[in-house]
Amino acid sequence: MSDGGDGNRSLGHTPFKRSRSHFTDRITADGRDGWPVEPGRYRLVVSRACPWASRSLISRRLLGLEDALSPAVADPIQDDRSWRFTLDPGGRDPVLGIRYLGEAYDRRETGYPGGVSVPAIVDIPTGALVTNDYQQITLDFATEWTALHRPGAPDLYPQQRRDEIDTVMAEVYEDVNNGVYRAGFATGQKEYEEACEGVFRQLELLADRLARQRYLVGDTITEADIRLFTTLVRFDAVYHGHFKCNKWKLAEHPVLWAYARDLYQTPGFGDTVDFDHIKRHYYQVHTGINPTGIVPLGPDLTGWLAPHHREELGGRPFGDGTPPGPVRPEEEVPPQGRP
Ligand SMILES: N[C@@H](CCC(=O)N[C@@H](CS)C(=O)NCC(=O)O)C(=O)O
Repeated sequence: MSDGGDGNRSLGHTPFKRSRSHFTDRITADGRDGWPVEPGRYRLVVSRACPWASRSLISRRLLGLEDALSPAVADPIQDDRSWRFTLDPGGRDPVLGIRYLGEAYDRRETGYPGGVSVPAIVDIPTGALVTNDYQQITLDFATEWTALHRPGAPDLYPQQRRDEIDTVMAEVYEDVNNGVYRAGFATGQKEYEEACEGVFRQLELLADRLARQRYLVGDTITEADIRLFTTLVRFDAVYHGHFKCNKWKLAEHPVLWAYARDLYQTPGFGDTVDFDHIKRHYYQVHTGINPTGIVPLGPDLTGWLAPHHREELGGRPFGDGTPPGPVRPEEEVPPQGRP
């Protein structure tokens, strides 16, 4: 397995460092990088275990890009060639015809030495990777794929709020999204403690904000909420135990737990989450920190469906838009992945 993202790490005193995304071409309305937005042209390769890939699944649902961009869901357990399509008949992605995501990377750049990571967008006609730039992919869905949005799609990155959204997302990224990984993969006590303290310090700051308002920025769901949600939804299932971020559980924090439940119950969020994939990926793949590969039975997931009462704070989840429709039957998360 590659060390490109959050792959297994041997124990040595090297601080965890996330490698940058290597393929940063953008798919845009004007096609300036050679990749124009086009319905049916690209395949979005994800793992439902991966928080960075999960952003793109949520954004695709909220914006109604399901017809325009089909998903390939990788097996949550990588092997030494990384992400693979073993969930599909014959172990091949039915659209791209490949067994490993790495084959699309090879078609883009022969002998590419970096890691194979999700999310990845692949050009279907050539089978070549276009981008694995997880920070940009969802921003482009919101701002470049607009011609293909569904009627009633929300504005997830509103122009007049971008500065504030960017500021909040930078804090969420550094201390929370990536902070849990720095804590989890730390190989020194000090490194772990600093990362873990940073996670909880930032979560408390975010909770102060969320005690007063339903969403992170403004009164509607934005990209910032998607990015915080993908870490919160994994918190008690994997980050609390496996990554040792255990000062408290999400379910013990009244504000953040209600906020996370509110989003989970919003169409487009919870219906993309597969707790089975999440737990098996983290506990079985990171053998450096969980050598037995045992996957814990808990936590009890039923609380995700409990009333959250966040509507009392006001807010308009989709602004002037509407919620997305039901999940396509072929994209439904199997019962073992749901509360
Ligand atoms: N593309 C980014 C972020 C995406 C990322 O880290 N994805 C993880 C899964 S959550 C991944 O695919 N890691 C490669 C691996 O585990 O082999 C990176 O390279 O750091």
